[in-house]
Amino acid sequence: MNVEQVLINEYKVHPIVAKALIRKGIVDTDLVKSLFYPTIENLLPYRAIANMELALKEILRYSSKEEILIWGHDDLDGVSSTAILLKVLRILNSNPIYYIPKRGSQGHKLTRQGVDFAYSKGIKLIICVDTGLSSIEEVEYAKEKGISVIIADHHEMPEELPSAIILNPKLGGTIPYLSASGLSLKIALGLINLKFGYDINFILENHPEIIIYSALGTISDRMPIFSENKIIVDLAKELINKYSFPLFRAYSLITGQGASIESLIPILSTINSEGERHLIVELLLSDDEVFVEEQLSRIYKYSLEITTKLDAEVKRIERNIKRIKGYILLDLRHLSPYHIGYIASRIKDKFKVPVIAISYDEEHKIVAEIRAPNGYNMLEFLNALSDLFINYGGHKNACGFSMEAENLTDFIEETENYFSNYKVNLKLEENFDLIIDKFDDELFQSLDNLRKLGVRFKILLKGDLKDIVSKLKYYTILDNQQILSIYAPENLNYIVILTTEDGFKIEEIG
Ligand SMILES: [Mn+2]
Repeated sequence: MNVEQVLINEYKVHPIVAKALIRKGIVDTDLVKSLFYPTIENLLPYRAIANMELALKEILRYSSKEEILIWGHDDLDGVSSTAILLKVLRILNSNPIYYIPKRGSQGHKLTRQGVDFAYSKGIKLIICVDTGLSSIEEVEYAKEKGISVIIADHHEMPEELPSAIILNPKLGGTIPYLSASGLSLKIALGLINLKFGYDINFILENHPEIIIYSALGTISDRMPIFSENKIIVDLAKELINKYSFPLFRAYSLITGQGASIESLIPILSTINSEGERHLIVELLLSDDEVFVEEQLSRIYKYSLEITTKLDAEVKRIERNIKRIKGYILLDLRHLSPYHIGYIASRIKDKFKVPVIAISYDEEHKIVAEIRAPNGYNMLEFLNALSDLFINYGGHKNACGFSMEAENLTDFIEETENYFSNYKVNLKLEENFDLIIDKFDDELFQSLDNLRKLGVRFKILLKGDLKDIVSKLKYYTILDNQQILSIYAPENLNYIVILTTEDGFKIEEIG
């Protein structure tokens, strides 16, 4: 039986929903199992990931000496991934070094300076984590210097790839939405298994923090929490209650509130700025409770100040936006490039169009963060304008680029051109996971079951809305604006619902 048949026959998934699940990456029977039974034994084996065994062999080859550099991405997923790889290599008695470059024009890459730095330290293997897929020349340069490179990244695969060993969940063998820190957990499991013959229970009993770091990256990178991601996140939540980790303990002491991964993320994110990236790695890895508490206390105060400042900025921007032409370009050159992603994201949520926020890095180059609602593929936009950029990359609805300041005028002009023609490209279907115009009783039941397993569908309902609305009554409906009671369904053309943790959420009507 193929996956679709298994979903329909064995798991009683509605046929339309089965197709949508496959589009969401549930492409083999192991993933079906991890979706419906999200428990630790259903985590897919690390070996299933393409190139994994090759990568593990290469890491083990250099792990006995001080020959490994971990090169991380500068967001919390990259930081968590770096912590995982450091931790597991230390368990293997290796002593790797690490480096996380500052955000800026070099954002999504391994750099030549990085390679030079590695060479000067006698490094033989660089592991790029959550970054590196676009570093073609830099990987060549590393090879010339006799340095081997592994790229463990979960960003979209560019057409042209560096000639390195590439690990990417999008190549299969795991859910495509694994974060870099989820991928790093698999690397850790592989190393522990090959070196000592142990399985995940060894990590659970002796180094549970590795699971916590993995969940931290998964949540902060906003990965969908179903299947393997749900296994990791649920497990981490269990472990937080069971053990006292210094960072969580410090949070409770400082704030007087219970600590969770979600409560730590905004604090850690705001200080993930100039010079502080490495500190977060150290805080994650530290056993020194006094050090962790002192630092977190300082960071907490600082993050409250920054959040207040940025929230005021968001309000100011909201007031000043009068007219939207399909996208919003925000000039945030008065702010640090570290803070513009947060603002772009807030403005995107409010106006529901792509938001491009620009700032300067220290070298006075333009750095931009883009956030877009589901259905937009902003990587296509970046590809179309790529001649203007020094560097670009990311995900379809969260990406960024860097550019020489002199290109700004051209960028503004070309962006305007692009979006005035964009309607043609934005396909209605791409905006939704499911478009339903025919309807039967099992459909909502199927969606309701999956929503409880963490699957988030954005659904466009058309057809006999009166009938649909009457059937929806049997389920938990979240209708904050009371749309359904204000408008009679027979006067509507469509309803957009989102399956959430708490119920079916009415998003929009028309
Ligand atoms: Mn990431």
